[in-house]
Amino acid sequence: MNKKLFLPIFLIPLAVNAQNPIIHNQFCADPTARVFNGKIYLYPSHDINPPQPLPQGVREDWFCMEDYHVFSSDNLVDWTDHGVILNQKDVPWGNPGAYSMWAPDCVERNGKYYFYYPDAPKEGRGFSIGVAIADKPEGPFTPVASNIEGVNGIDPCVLLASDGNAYLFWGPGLCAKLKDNMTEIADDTPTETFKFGEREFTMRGVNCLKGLPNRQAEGPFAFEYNGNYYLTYPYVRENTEVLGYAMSKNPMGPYEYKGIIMAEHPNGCWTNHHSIVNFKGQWYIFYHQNDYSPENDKRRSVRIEKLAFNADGTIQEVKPTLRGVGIVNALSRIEVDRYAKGSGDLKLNFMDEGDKFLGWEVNFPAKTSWLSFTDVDFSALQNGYVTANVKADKNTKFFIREKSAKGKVIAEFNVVCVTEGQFRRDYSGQWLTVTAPVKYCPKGISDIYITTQDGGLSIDYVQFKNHESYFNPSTSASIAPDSEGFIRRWFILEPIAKDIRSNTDFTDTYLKNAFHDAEYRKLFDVVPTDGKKVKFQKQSLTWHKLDATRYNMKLFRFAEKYGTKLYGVLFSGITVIKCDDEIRNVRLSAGSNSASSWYLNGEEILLMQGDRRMVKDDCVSGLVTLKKGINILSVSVINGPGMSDFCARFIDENGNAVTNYNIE
Ligand code: FUB
Repeated sequence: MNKKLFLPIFLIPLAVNAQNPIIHNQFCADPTARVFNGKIYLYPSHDINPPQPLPQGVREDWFCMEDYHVFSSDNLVDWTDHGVILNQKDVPWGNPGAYSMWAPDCVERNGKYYFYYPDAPKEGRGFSIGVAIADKPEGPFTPVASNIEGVNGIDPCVLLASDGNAYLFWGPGLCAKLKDNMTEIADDTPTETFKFGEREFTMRGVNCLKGLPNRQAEGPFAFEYNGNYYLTYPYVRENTEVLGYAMSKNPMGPYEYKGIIMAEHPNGCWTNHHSIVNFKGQWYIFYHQNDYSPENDKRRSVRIEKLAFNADGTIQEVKPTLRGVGIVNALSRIEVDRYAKGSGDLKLNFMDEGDKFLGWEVNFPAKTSWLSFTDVDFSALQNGYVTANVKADKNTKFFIREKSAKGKVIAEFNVVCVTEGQFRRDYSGQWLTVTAPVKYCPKGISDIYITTQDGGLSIDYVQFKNHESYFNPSTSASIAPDSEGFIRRWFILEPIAKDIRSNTDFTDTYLKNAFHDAEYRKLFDVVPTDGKKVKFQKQSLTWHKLDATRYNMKLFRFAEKYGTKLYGVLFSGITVIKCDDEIRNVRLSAGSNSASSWYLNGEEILLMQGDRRMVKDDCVSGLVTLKKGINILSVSVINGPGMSDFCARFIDENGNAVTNYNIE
């Protein structure tokens, strides 16, 4: 009976990306990657820790797999988990408690998606292979009632050959043509006796590994490229698996052994299992290692590397990396513990031994320690800073540089974990989030290097961020005040440097001298244009026409962007108010940090003295009239050590915001 599966479909975008391993919320192994509709789909098997108490026949130290998830990505960096597509309980012919859902595959034929998977049958021993069918790569999949008749083994792979046929390969290393229905092997499939290593089997199928190294072979993955058929497969060369391959001019062989694609895992992980796929013109190998489970190599994780062919069609050996593939957006977390290259003394530790899926930190023991991280995309970073999660033994510095360990400094971090003085604090050995301004922003995609000044530093991740945009260049013809009546469009002049010792300097006399100075007032004689340059006391300054993104104009941020000085500055602003009719009996209601002076049509209407914080409606002017036509409102704000800003609106006699005018 064919049963349509209505399994819950979860769309779970995975937060941390790209680097090896690629899936960070669960174990998964035996990755088959396929390209469907321009996207890459990943069909791995799903290792789990066995339920407790252990079900009958399940071993703590063996593979334990009850279901399959499918994942997709359009950039190999961000992966979406589409949830469970098949559970052992839903396999009509399978043993629902066997936890034996080993390596699968999925191919598309005539608009249908055929998912091939091994499972332990209800009756008898060993493995059989089943098929589930869907209309979409992510399912829902409907399992076919019976397993594929005559096929005993594991790790199915289907080759859609250019001769028009589909061929089923399975482990240890057998092959048979599939019928057009994709669920049965051809009637003329022979029955043969096979010797794989020391083991002998009598089974249906053609032995594709005849004469090839085949000790404990499994996981065949076959594909076609440039007129050659490739049979790639894991086998044991010495003590653990390598990935080897053979080539042929025919899908079912005979195949000629060509060599190793990937050597034994250096950490001793016994299995490897892979697939090879071309995505957007680049070849990739998907494989597994037990990154998140160093103590148990039956809980594995999927990795990706680039793969290349030689001119004669042979495959270049691939070295596993931590970095993996994909371009990482500078605005996402850059997990630098997944570095591309580094000094030999770097140490990797889990962030939390109790929850290894939280990933790693990288420790720089010495001042000569360094690492590189390739392919960071800076194009979305405009006006930024960078944050890092770090732990240090002592106060230290570290640097993010471009392209080499001596390259241009992108950012310099000062990690202060011990503060001295009356309020001494000691954060050494604790995780701290530190930030640094971006001194230099690389163009487009570049490699970063991290170097340290003293060593004794661990980094979890670094992440670039854009400063919030507080204002944008004015582009529209005219705007109204905002719904609360605040005036958001201003010409702001680059700040005039002032020698201010502290804001207690702001006596009435000091302010009058600063604000009413005749030469200074000349700056307001003419309404500027955007970009207009003026001279004031030997300083060359530019007017900028801006629309604030909030009710207040952030002068400090303006100075960060355009000024040479952030503190000890005099800011000047002009806005042009156009009224269709005269508006009488209104008051200017303003706030500023710090002291300010406000002129309407050439007359001072408000002086806000002293050291002030900006609050809405901090002070109001006397009653004024906005005349029909153009009115010029100007402001001067002076500040010593503070974060300068101001806000202004007109209110009527009842205190309501006046909004019936335009700002040019
Ligand atoms: O995942 C279980 C088995 O381990 C696979 O079927 C083999 O290829 C090996 O990776």
